[in-house]
Order: sequence, then structure tokens, then C-alpha cells
Amino acid sequence: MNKFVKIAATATTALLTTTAILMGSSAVFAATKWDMPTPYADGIHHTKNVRQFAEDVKKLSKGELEIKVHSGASLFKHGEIHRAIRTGQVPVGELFMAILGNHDEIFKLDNIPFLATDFASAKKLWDSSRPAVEKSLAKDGLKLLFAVPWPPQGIYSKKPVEAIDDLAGLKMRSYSPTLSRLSVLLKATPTTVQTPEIPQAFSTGIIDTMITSPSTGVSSQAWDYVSQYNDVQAWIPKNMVIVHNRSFKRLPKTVQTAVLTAAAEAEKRGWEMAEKETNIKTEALAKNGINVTKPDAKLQADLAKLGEIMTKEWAKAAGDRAKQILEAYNNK
Ligand code: PCA
Repeated sequence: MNKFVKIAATATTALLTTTAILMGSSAVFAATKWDMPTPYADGIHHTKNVRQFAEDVKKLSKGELEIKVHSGASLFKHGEIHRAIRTGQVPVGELFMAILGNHDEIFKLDNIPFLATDFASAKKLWDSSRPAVEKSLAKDGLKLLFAVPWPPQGIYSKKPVEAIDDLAGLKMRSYSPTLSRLSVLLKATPTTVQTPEIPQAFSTGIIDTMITSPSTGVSSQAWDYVSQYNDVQAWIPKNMVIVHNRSFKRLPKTVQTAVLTAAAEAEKRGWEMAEKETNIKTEALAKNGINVTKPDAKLQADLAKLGEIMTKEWAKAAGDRAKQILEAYNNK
């Protein structure tokens, strides 16, 4: 054996040995770790549900996939999570669906007022729109794992809102392009504010009203800066958990199945959690001194008219997809 051949042979042996060691202890070395950014705080049901999802994935995959949840926008700001997953910076993450309204019209549907105002209708609307949402995500190399609602959205204000005119001229918090459009139709001025900044935005006068769930009202201690909650149940928006498709495909088939099984469970559990949250958190608002009211028939009818305008606008902008979704929804 000349010198060169000898070196090559030694190198090959070394390589084979390393491979054998790696294969022999695959349970240790094959475990994949995923970082998962989520936008909302730990007390919110979405975050609790996502943590349970991560635990289920670990269990079902027998430890082969570990998902580390970074809650409260600690890894990426809410507005950056979509891009971070799309570009593969992180393989998985959670975001508010309608935050993508300017990326694709399809996501605006999730915040259209008075189209689906109770959980049964919201579920129907989700069943009707899910294929279009999945298709849109797939175009960006993304895959939907699950979507979970918030409780219905109501109006927080300093003075009672008895008619839509009571909102005219106010500075209204916005969290999506659809909500900004509603603010404009209400003759209010929309200002984007993320959940952690709500108290400060009220105390510094950046906003003086907001439309959100009783959950977010409680987590941001709305009683410190407003006195009224009108439970108009305007819409039931959702968060979605999405995965970078190529990262998903790289997982062994058994682990992919584990993720999908845990995702289906998380979606079911999350819808139940949201329903339970609704009463608990609405009561908590009242207990903390907020005057919780229901809209009268006139206010409801006036708000519903704005919902019709926005549904029409959306249907026009989103084209054939909108037509199919609305037809499927109305026929369910
Ligand atoms: N809370 C979140 C989204 C919808 C909700 O109920 C927020 O206010 O930003």
C-alpha cells in the first residue's frame, strides 16, 4: 500500500466508524429541535394550547421532535413572524390570521364584521375558507397546521356606545387591515397597536377605543382606562400555526404524522377553550368594574349594514375564491 492509499484507507475507516457511532445512538442524535415564535402572552388560551401542542408532539414523536415555544413575541415581533417562517429562519410559528390581509385578500375574511358572530357559524366559515387559506399559504411554501379562534369581539370605550355615531371621531386601535377599514367606515381613526402596548396607548391618548375580545380586555386590564364593554360580538377571528413546508418534509414520515395528529387535536381543543374563555373573561370584565352591555336592535342593524358593505368589498377584491367561499358558507 503506498502512502496515499494508506491515508485514504485510514480516512475511510474513520468515517465509517463515525457513521456507526451516530447510527448506533440515533435516539440521541436524531432529535430535531424547532424554535416556535408566538405573538401572545402566556396567560392567553392560544399560548396554553400551543404549549400543549408542543408537549403532544414530543410525546407522539417519542422525543424525535422537540418544539420550544417562545411566547409573547420574544423571538420575533408579531409583524415579523410570517416572514421568519417563510424564509425558513424558524420552521414553525403562530400568528393572527388577518394580520396578513395586505399580503393576500383571503386573510381579510377572518375579520369581516357580522358575517359569522357565533362559534357554530365561525366554524362553518372556517370549514368553507380553509382550502383557500391552505392554497394561499402553499404558494409561499407554507403549510397550515391548525387555526384556533378568539372569543367574539366587542367594543371597549370610555363613554357608552349606544349608536354607531358614538364612535365617530374617536381614535380606534387597529390590529388588521380589515379592522382599519371598519374604523374608517365608523368615521373613527385607526391606529395600529399591538397587545402589550394597549395600556400605554390608552394612557397616552394614542387610542380611546378598541374592538377586541374579553380575553384581551382582561389581559390588558381594560378597567384601568375604559369603563364600557359593549358585547356586540362582531366577529370571531383566529390565530393560525403554520410550518415551513420544506422543514416539515425533512422530518421522518412518522414524525410528520405525529405533528399532524397533535395539530388536529390542538385545533379541536383550541375551539373548545375559546368558547369557555368567552363567559369566564366577560364575567371577569364585569367583576373588575366594567359596565358590560349588549347592543340594542338599532345599533346591531347599523353595524350589520357595515358588515354587508365590507363583505361586498371583500368579495370584489378577492374574486372567484370569495364567491366560492361565500356560496359554500351560505349553503352549509
Ligand atoms: N385579541 C387579539 C386579537 C384578537 C383578540 O381578541 C388582539 O386584540 O390583538
